[in-house]
Amino acid sequence: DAASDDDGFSMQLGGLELGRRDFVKAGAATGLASAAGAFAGCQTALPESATPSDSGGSGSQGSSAAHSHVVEPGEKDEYYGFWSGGHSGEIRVIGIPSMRELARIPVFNTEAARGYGYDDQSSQILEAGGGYTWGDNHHPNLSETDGDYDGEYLFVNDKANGRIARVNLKYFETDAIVDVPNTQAVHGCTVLSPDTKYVLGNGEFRTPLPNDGRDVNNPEKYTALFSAVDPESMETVWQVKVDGNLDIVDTGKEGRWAIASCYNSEEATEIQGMTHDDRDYAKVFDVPAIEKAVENGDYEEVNGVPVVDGTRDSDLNKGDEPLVRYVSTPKSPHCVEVGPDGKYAFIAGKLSPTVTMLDLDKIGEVDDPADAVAGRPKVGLGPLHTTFDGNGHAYTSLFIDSQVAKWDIEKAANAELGSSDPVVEKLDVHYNPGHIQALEAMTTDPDGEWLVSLNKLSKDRFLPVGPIHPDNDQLIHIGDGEKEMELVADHPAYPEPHDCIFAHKDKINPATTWDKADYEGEKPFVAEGDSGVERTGERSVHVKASSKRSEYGMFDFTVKEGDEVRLTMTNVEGVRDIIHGVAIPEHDVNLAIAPQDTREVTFTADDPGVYWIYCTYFCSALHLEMRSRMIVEPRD
Ligand code: K7E
Ligand code: RUQ
Ligand code: CUA
Repeated sequence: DAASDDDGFSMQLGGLELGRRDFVKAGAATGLASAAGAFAGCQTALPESATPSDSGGSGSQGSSAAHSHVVEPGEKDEYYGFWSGGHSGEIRVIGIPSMRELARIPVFNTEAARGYGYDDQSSQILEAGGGYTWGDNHHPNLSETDGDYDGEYLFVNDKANGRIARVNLKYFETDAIVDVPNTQAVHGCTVLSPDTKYVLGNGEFRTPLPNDGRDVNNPEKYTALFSAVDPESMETVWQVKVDGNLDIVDTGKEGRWAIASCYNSEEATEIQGMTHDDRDYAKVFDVPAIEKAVENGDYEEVNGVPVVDGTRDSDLNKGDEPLVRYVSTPKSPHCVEVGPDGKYAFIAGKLSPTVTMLDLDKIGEVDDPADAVAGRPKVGLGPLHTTFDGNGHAYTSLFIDSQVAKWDIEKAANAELGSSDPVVEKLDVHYNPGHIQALEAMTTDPDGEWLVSLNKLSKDRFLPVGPIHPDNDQLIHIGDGEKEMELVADHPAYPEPHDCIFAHKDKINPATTWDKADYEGEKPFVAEGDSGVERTGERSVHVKASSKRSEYGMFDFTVKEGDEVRLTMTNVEGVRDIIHGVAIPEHDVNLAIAPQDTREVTFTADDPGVYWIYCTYFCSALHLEMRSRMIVEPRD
């Protein structure tokens, strides 16, 4: 790629050829922003579909792309992107189209900058979620009302420990984690469209049920579970036992069907067995039928959860309304994505070069679910995930070919199975794309314009940083789908995102300071003047303090050796941006408190002495002086 090579970089500017170094110099002299802006007019004309933020130049990115993703200083992105962080356990918030990282939301991990896992409340969330110190999140989902993002919550799975977490999008903060019973490796995870009735999780690893040491050497007694979690209470409300395993899941748009892939229909415990047969299947769950079975008491309760039997031989699958329909597919399907109009589920995976289109209008009508297969275009090697532009195209990542294949959905439905005629275009991307995602592709009305390909290997694309490399998320311009795809930017991503989801900025409304009504009754608001120490027991004290620029409510406080100290701190600032921190050396105490918020931490003052408390956020010119002393007196 010439654009990544200094010598090969050049750009036409009104007949003048500028090298990258000249450009950078010119930028420094005139202010980079205006210099970059000046390029815009000299570029290939922007298409009408370009967003206002397209108007920047592309010079500083070293890209020769006609479509710039540069967002000028002072300008904002058009979309929020929510990236899963893989086994870092966090969610990352990235602006589109700039690809700038805006925030990290710790979910299954502890994170010091936000004090997550340090204050009592977040520690309790992690504790109630099983007490693990990490998670492996793959699939972020936004809550929906009427099939569109309502900006309330984000839900994400933890494959490692079989959990689902909820992030409150008013505060961009994790507020609940459920450790789904009876299940290992919650992998696929989605909300039930259109109104988020459930968060659905696929248990990928088969285990004995209950998993209590019996039947460990009898894989026939193993089972995988499909779980439904209530989005408000975050409790697991029912589970369905199935044949084979469960990988990825998506739902139709009408609240009835959930479609999951299965790559180990052999139910083997080692790879030779898992790859023995020629075919696997997708499973189509009929949610109302499952609810009816639960209502009728047709379940067995395991660890407090009703588990209904959705295996093929189950009586519940014999009637007109089977709980689970098993649809034969080529070997090892992985992705399941439902298109914007809800008509087809797109199922593909790794070993077959095809995508299976399942007609969701037909699946409830036909006797043999195989008759609901509406198309099977041949798109290339290693199809992994599919996304949509809302203009009749599907885009499938090709893990082995390292390409994005764009193809025509209706053409595929009318072509012979296995035809490659529906393929419109292929674009080379960097090594081994997994998920790809276009703007608002999971809603009923995708926005097109940009697509991100999440490539697993960055190879030679960035400065080497030791043997563990970043991934490479590539930004691709797709416009309204009528023009050619164009690779616009590389973006290194810390290991290891799998998936992302985009919402227009108008659909997300974060608070800029805390609303204390949101925690009233749960913890106090310590106003200035309310600071003080109260002895609550022979060996416990409650310390309450306010904080503002540039002092804590108390310059010092005294406790006794061995006291359990509950420290409650409020940030009484009324303006945004002024965060105060609380660090107490040698006590592992670290709070980050946003304006109008209160945080609490409980710890033991073990050793007599003086401990300087300081503020960790640079909050004013007197930030370094923002200090207090904890004095721990000897007990006798
Ligand atoms: Cu394909 Cu977990 Cu969505 Cu990774 S999964 S890529
Ligand atoms: S000091 S501005 Cu440690 Cu350089 Cu913070
Ligand atoms: Cu408060 Cu620094």
